[in-house]
Amino acid sequence: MILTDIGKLMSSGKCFAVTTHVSPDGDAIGSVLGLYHCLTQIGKNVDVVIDDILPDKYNFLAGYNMIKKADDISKDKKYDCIFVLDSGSEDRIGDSIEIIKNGNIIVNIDHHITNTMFGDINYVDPNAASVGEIIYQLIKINGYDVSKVISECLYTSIITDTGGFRYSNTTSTTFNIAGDLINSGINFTEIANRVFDRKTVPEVKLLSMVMSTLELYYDNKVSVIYLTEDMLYKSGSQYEDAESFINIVRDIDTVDTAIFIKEKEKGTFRISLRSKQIVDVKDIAVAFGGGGHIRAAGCTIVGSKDEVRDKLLAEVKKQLDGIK
Ligand SMILES: [Mn+2]
Repeated sequence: MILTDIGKLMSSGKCFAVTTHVSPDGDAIGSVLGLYHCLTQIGKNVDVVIDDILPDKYNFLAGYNMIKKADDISKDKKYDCIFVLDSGSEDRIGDSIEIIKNGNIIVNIDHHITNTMFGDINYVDPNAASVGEIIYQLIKINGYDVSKVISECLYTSIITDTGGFRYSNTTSTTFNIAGDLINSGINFTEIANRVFDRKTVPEVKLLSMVMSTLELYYDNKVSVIYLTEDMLYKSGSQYEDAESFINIVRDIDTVDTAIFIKEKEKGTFRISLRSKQIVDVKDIAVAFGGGGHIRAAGCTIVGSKDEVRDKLLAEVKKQLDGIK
């Protein structure tokens, strides 16, 4: 019902903006570009706005090069409708918040259970493994064409957020949608290779620096790694290059919970959390003002590196001990 209401807005409006969260991942970029292509195919005027550096590895997606920064958009530009995708709250979209003030209607489409329902229309499905799945349903239900370029974008979304169909959020619906996308003739092997396998020299240098910081706690059940600004400088890499590193230390056989502490600026740390079975990392992220999913979440904490780590470990221990 909500998806058909959103479809009516898509057909009646003329000028749209589509945005997503800072530190954009494959789901964010794939879903905004998928929706962008659908809207342009039906003759609409669309700005895609992401207020951050884009990871190079998604540059194979059609439309990547026309993604704008919030600064590129005139403050007076008005939109019939603004889509905010994959963002649990308004403050996740950085300076794009300035753009969404110019929207007649804000449509919030997301799959984070912690979503704050900030839109005029909210479609939040925590059972969807990726926002790419929801955009697929939105396009299909309203009778629009899921073209090959759209399929490439949405397939990228889906494999990113399901870890290539391996995470527990994967459902039969995920496979059905992916199957339909494959039928459009996309090169899914190449997409998986781009998303998961290809690495640059600076990225591998950064990987070796970050992995050398590995610390283990509580009988090796918790792993912690660190990223500093200095490492980015020395390796010549970008912050986004470290996106997947946490998976490596989550994969350690004894580990349930992995913590990645990334210095954003002096005294401010962006935290990524992953778990396998025991710890609900969403609860930990929420305790520090962040959000996410049960097995993957994030937050920002101010303090010294050691203070930040100790605060996080204390919260993880409560859950490991069954206190929470
Ligand atoms: Mn997502």
